[in-house]
Amino acid sequence: MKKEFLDLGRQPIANKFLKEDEVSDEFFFDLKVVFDEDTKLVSMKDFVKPELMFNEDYKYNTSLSTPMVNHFKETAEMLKMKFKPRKVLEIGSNDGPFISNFDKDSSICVEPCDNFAKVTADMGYKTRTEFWTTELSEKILKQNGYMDLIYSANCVCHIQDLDDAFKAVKNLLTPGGVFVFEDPSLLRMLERGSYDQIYDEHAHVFSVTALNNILKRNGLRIFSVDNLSVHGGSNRIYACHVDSCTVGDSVRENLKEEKEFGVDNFETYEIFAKRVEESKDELVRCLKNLKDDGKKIISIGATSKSTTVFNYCGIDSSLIDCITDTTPDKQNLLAPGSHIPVVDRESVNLNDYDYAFLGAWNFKDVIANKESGFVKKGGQFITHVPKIMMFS
Ligand code: DWN
Repeated sequence: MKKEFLDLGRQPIANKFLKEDEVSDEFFFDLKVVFDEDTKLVSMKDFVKPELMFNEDYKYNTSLSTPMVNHFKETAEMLKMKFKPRKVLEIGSNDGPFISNFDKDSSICVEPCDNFAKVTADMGYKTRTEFWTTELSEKILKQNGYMDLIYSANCVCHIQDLDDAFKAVKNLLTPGGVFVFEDPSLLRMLERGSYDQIYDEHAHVFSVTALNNILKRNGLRIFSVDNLSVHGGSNRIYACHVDSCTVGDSVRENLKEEKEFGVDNFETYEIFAKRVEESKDELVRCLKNLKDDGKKIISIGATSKSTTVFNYCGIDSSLIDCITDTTPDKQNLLAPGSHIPVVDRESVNLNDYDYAFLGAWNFKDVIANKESGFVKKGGQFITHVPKIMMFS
């Protein structure tokens, strides 16, 4: 049985940045969050049609983030050393920062966003511009045979029908092969109060506990877990066919830690929902007080996460003048729902502002280092994770 615990209000498509003339037709949906008592999975109550989010207009370009490019290079090297895969498939390959570390002749990309699928195809990788389904896995099996490594980063949590996705993996994975995927961690979200991990694309936020249950019923077994710092705290899950590996200590430790925190208990989510409401009240109060004192506020990073925060809290350009973002495709457009202008970082002088809200709080250290001049001139950052704070 699924029980609702959080209502994040009316939300737009988190990565649909708008031109002025698109504002009147903007699509909104109700973002409610549920806990499944049986599997312990946390998901959106009503999913958004995938085609509305993942299409040729998708704006999140992984290769523009140097820390993430380095992360994927290191991950690829580690997986090559550990598992020596001959044939590799990536689900949700974006513009290729992971797969580009593997041989073109023995790798396959699956990417439904045409703009990014074109990038890896142009690089010479076999690319299927499709969503990941059992139907697709059967087609690939016929044409290319079994895969030794199936990898996915920040994509499995986007897939609404997990049973179908995991069956597809089981179909295509060599008997001794590995399925490795990483996504934001539910435990870190609960600990840090980072409710902005929830938006249209994130159909689910995963605990190891829930994944263990759902993978198991689809014939797969988790044998190892890495806790990662990327994207505000993620888990990298290693899984295999149910009879071809043994469960390692890291799995038991993660399950124990999650149990102790109460991820399997609905009450934990009721407490989290209260914290989210308090965070909203406090953030709005803080920004309004600063504005009343005549202060100027900017935001850094037009993230999917900040779409959730701004729309849930009702923050618009009366409180935050503009958002800087390094992604050219987001610049000179309006942020989803809040319609705050998104600008190139180079086009603004940060010293014209008193406060900078961290839409990309997951890159707090990178941004604080880059913007040390702002702090020297007396500027302060504002973040809502793990609580509303100002710091310099
Ligand atoms: O799963 C997903 C993750 C991986 O990425 C997707 N559903 C969508 C996306 O989520 P996000 O938009 O919350 O991701 P990031 O990585 O937190 O986005 C950072 C944004 O901030 C980018 O647009 C780049 C920008 N940025 C910036 O303007 N200045 C980033 C840094 C580090 C900076 O200094």
